[in-house]
Amino acid sequence: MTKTALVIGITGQDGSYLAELLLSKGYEVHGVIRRASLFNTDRLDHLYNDPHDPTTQLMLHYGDLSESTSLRRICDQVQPDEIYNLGAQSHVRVSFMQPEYTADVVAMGTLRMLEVLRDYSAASGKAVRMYQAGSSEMFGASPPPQNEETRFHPRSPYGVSKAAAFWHCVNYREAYGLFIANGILFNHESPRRGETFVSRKITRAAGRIKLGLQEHLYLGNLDARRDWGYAPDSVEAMWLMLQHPEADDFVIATGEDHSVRDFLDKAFEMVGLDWTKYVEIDQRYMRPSEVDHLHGDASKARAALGWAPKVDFDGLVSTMVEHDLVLAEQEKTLKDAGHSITPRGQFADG
Ligand code: NAP
Ligand code: F7E
Repeated sequence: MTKTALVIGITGQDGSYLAELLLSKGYEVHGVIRRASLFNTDRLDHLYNDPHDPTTQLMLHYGDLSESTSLRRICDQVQPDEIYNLGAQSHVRVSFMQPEYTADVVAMGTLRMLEVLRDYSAASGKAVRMYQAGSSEMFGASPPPQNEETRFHPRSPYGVSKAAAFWHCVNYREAYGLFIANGILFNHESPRRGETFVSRKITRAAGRIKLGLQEHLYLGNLDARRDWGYAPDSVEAMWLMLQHPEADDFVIATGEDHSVRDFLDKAFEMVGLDWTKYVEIDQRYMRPSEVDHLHGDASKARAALGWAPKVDFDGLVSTMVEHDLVLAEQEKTLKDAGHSITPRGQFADG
């Protein structure tokens, strides 16, 4: 029987890979998108068909985590078997500038979704399953390695909001017997990563600098260490969590960590450049309180879900640099034809 999934945050990095995975497994996929003045479905365009085509398996609906009415109506209309809550203001630095908004979407938005889930489960009689996108930012200052037993000590409004969302999910699981799985995912990247996250900022700059389209790369703290994995590996773990017999919480990580400097070394080495000649430190990219060292221990997911990462750090950086070199070549063609090219990733103060 065809399963139906509802993905909140389908236009994001993970949402697009998850939609691909679910469609490949024969799911009917519905996504919640926000109204924007420009189209914001770039990451989905290769999957999307005309909704008037009766065979289409991917449908998009306007809604927002700040409005429970829209979530409720979409749920009632779509009748999902599985709900993936990936929606968030997901940028840590931005969360210091927009703390109330971040808390509203990330923490309150999850609570709104849980209330919808609670009523929809009761009314439909379905054994609905929900995935909540938790984050290693919840561990924050707790020393590595971090696993499911590690104390939360978040260091940003984003991290605090994700921790609140995590506990709301645990509470709804215990109070109402709902199937809700919290993923605690460490950083995961890809060629679809937003361009203001450090990995993509670096790989975009490496390609552009190589082709003479950009002179400098402005960054913040180069000493932070992260457990960087590959986004398609991560979304597979989300799906596995909802196929597990019991709702539980799982750390998803590679078990390897690297500094921002290491990322720069690898990415610039691939394009044959010395990054120290191009990188400048800009205080705008420093955080009022930093998370210094994340290194996850995903043994529980490995044992219970059979999950393991398929792409390592070198493979991840290579995939991103190769992709962004092609993008830079396209930009160069446009520039040579008289169009203006702007490195937007380092415009805003986030
Ligand atoms: P992302 O690229 O920033 O995507 C976030 C998604 O949430 C986008 O589709 C965005 O829509 C949507 N969204 C934002 N505000 C919303 C609102 N008010 N209502 C409904 N949807 C809203 O993030 P990602 O990297 O794919 O991450 C997916 C989820 O995992 C997020 O919850 C993130 O916090 C969490 N997470 C990410 C990582 C990571 O390393 N990537 C690690 C741990 C946890 P627009 O496209 O319209 O902006
Ligand atoms: O920063 C440092 C920065 O913004 C990584 C989100 O997906 O993963 C992500 O959060 C590190 C930090 O990711 C710049 O200070 C240096 O130490 O790429 P990031 P993040 O903050 O780890 C977690 C797991 C999530 O859940 C989040 O949603 O890199 N860094 N210079 C910089 N970071 C940025 N963005 N820009 C810089 O110029």
